[in-house]
Amino acid sequence: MSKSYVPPKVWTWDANNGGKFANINRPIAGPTHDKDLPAGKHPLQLYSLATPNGVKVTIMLEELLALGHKGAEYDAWLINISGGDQFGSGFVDVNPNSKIPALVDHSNETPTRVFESASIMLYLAEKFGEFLPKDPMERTETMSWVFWLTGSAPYLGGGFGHFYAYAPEKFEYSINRFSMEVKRQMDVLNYRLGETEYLGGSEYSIADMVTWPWYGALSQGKLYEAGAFLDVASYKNLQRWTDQIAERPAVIRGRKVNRAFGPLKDQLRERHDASDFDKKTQDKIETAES
Ligand SMILES: N[C@@H](CCC(=O)N[C@@H](CS)C(=O)NCC(=O)O)C(=O)O
Repeated sequence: MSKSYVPPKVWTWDANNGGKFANINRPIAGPTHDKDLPAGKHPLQLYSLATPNGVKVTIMLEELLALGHKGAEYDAWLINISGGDQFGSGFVDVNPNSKIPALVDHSNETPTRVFESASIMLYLAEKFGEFLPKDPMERTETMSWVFWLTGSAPYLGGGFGHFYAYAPEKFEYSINRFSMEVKRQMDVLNYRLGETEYLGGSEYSIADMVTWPWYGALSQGKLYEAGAFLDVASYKNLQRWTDQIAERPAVIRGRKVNRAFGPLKDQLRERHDASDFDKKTQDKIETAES
């Protein structure tokens, strides 16, 4: 794109457009290769990666386990999206949209596939009766925030993050447009969190769990190295909520699952047992191998 760009009559795919994820982005659906998905011993099989969308679900599963729900035990398998694992036939059978996270619940008579992170969160909240208020008014408010996040985060990731961090050139118009929108969104959260402790109201819920991996990470300066650029420190209520949730043990564990980047001690690339957090983080695996 440049000032002189004139769109052709019919768009065609330029596979080498130079963007960071140009090698995996494509305008067609369906599998590129045959590959079955692995399955472990637990009722829930998660196929994911510790991006913000993936972390929503591992936080939820760790929170459910912390409450004593044994049925929430899970195997978490790493899907390497840069290597194209999301286009394997087994993954596409579970998520026709070829994006992490994807879940299969084997505890039902017929294994149940669940895709789209918000759908997975709602599925788990209803299955275990947790983190979604029972009162109809509070439930509605909570779900409004879950849908708010689902509609808003693509402006942060696909809009701001893409043009600020991943595009082959810095385009002022695009960065301005999405910075304005992301700052507006942070202000929306900041207002809300000035009224109530959590997004849905007084209870910690799936609304917080879906939002924190995006806007919490952004306000900690951990997304796109944009903390100073977006002046995230000025959103005081958002900062308060971010810090409060960051301290939860289940959140600390959930962030580590399916992580294949960052400090080795925070990477639990696959999780099959609660003890894996003590024994199988990447620092321990690499020390044992050397
Ligand atoms: N709306 C989806 C978005 C999921 C999504 O965008 N996943 C990204 C990683 S954060 C992905 O798998 N990208 C791989 C690709 O686009 O090929 C959800 O909430 O589950």
